[in-house]
Amino acid sequence: NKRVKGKQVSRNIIIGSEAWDLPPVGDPKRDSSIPEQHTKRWSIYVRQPEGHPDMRTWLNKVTFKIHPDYSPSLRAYDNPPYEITETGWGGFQVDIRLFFQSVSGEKPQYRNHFLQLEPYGEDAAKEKQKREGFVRSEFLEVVEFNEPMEAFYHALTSE
Ligand code: SLL
Repeated sequence: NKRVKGKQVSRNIIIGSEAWDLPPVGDPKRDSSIPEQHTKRWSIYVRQPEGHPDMRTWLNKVTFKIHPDYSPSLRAYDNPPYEITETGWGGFQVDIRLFFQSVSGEKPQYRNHFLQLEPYGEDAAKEKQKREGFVRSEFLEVVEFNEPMEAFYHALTSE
């Protein structure tokens, strides 16, 4: 149970959200079980960048704490896709917790993501989002392990 002195290992992840306009109330394409005040379908997710090794080597669980309007508001995922899809009308801050494989001895790390439902950015970008009825907001995050435990270091470096 020794740490590897002087070593740091980092991994990239993408934290993002996507939102689509729902067909208006009365439109036959709208699922009638969706509450009337809901205007968007959205997803929030943690993903590995394309072509990266399997995150499960180091990631054990992802939890999302969403707005208390939703029940349950704490959602946990042990395996990919680490992703929630819901419908609603308003954006909010989402607390994300990353739990690492137990061999790592690492404490969970927190991240935050604002669930952006409305078009944003420069005029041209906004117009495109409006036209398509689709908004995406993604961030590349770095997860750093400083002086990782030996067994964890080996697992990471032999991916
Ligand atoms: C806030 N931005 O942070 C505001 C409101 C709440 C969003 C966000 C309702 C979902 C449902 C919904 O979209 N809530 O009907 O369960 O306080």
